[in-house]
Amino acid sequence: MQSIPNQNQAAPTPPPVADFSRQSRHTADNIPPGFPSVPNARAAAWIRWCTDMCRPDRVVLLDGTPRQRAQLLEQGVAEGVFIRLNQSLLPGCYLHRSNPNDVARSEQNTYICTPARDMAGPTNNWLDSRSAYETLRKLFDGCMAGRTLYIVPFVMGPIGSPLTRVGIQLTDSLYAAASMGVMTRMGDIAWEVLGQSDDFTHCLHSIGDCDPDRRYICHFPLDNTIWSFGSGYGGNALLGKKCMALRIAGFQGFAQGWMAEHMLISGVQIDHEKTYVAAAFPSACGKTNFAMLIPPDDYKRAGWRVSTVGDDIAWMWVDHATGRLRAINPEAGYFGVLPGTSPATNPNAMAAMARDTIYTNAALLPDGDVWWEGKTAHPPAHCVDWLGQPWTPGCGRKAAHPNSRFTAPMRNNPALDPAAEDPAGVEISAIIFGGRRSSAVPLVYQAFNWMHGVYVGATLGSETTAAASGKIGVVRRDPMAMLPFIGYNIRDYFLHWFRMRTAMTDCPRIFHVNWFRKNSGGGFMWPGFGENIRILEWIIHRCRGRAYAMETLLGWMPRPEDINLKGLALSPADFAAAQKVNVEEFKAEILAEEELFIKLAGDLPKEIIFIRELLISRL
Ligand code: SAT
Ligand code: MN
Repeated sequence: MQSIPNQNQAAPTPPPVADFSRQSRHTADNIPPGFPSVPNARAAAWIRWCTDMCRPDRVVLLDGTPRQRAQLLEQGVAEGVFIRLNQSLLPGCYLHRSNPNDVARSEQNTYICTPARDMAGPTNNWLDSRSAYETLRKLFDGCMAGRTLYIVPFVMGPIGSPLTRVGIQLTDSLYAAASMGVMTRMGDIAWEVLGQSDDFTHCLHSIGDCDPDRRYICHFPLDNTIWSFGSGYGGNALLGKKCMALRIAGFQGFAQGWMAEHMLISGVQIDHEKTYVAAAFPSACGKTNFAMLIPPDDYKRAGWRVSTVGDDIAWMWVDHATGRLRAINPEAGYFGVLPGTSPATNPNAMAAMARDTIYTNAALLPDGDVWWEGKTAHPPAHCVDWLGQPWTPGCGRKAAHPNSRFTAPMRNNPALDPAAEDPAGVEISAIIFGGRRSSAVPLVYQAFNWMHGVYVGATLGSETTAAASGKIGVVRRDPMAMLPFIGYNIRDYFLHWFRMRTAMTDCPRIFHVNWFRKNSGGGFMWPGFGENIRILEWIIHRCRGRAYAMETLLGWMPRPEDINLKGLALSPADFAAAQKVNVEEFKAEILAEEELFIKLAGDLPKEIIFIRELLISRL
């Protein structure tokens, strides 16, 4: 481990703001001897610049070796950042308790910073980039005094893929640094991939004083830069994830003709045939469970397997040789929700977090194991809750925070798809949008074509659950499940989706699913979980031209006889009920979609208006 005191405590005043818009222009002429040396001159200069501003006591370069990782985790235990869990039950696993005010992404503090507001559009918080730098420089100035700055070089994407990109995160959070080691391909490999290029995402992070009033997650897409201050939480602090792999990458994809989407990627194997699908679901719709779906026994016996390429983010491009869409998962780990995860609901996730995992805001059991609501059928007699307080089942509080998380390496997933590391990615046959809708929206339908599919994604809605704050059961529009992650103007984002069509000769089929429709008695009309493979079966057969569908108002739909219902306590009539489209309900739905379109005001792409007109005329 390279670790030296920062010899330059009396740092020179950072250059004026006007010089700062492109950090990589700074030269590396005043680097003190002994400062961790990095092989890329542009990165070295930028790191030096940030160090002068933040003034940490020590600077440590992460190399990605298991040995250094073990040292850092032990150091974290000594500093109280981590609690070492029972190593015979959970080898390599640690528990972290966050500041109680810092347990989720803070969308109200998340900004797209550009010279003009129009670049950020109506759905993002916007700051003028120059004044954002100015505000944040005051916060970063000297903020790491007494602390260690970790240099975290990382790669997003399998090594050698055309879309693979390098980022360098500077952070004073050991938790963020250690988590980045799980979520990305972190360490020396990043310097190899980067070479002497200046094409890396400049990620500067400080947990600051973790004050929600001084919390900023700022993206500067024109500078390939992220500055995040005041939060240690996943999406705010692990800057490779939502900040770089969705907001910054999305902007780059728009400019360069590829896509960064909030989608899982999974492979479905039948005999020797493998089909890959990408799927976008707003939160609390079972996305991770779907990415790790285990088919019921009769499907397994018939040779069906579902494997995971990714559980959260897909980067997709058109392969010019075939004219088809290919995808990689830029991440190397899972940052999954704990509550509700159990051997019954998601055995693959349980296996993934059995070793080398960082647990955040879970409860601690007396034997050094962890617990959360829904892990076991019965709660423990007592434990220590996520706040560090004694907890018993009757105490009226949750033992684990509702957004408690596991950070686990994807290689631990028993159902990891072999292509997860393939730089060539996987060919995407279907794109699936899904929402949680207790009424009106059928179980499954296929869009008429790509353009209509974009409309289906753009109008995606889902009901709020107890997991989020605010009213429960309200439909929120969440286009492509990307609303908080589109790093530029949503008008251009939609246009980009339409435009991608012209680059493909054979495009993925687009579907919409709703596992959550309820009957008049309040019961779910579809069993969900592993049984969703039956819907996936129809989807895959549709993509391969092997399944029947009838034309309806909404799109193409299976008849009851097109879905395998064998072994389910569900009659063909029950299935038909789950598929029923009620014209009156759909008129109301179309009106509700306006909520989003009003935000776009005069800027709605004409394609959306035309498709909407067609839909209305069918109704
Ligand atoms: O923190 S993440 O954005 O990665 C996960 C979430 O809050 O949705
Ligand atoms: Mn996500």
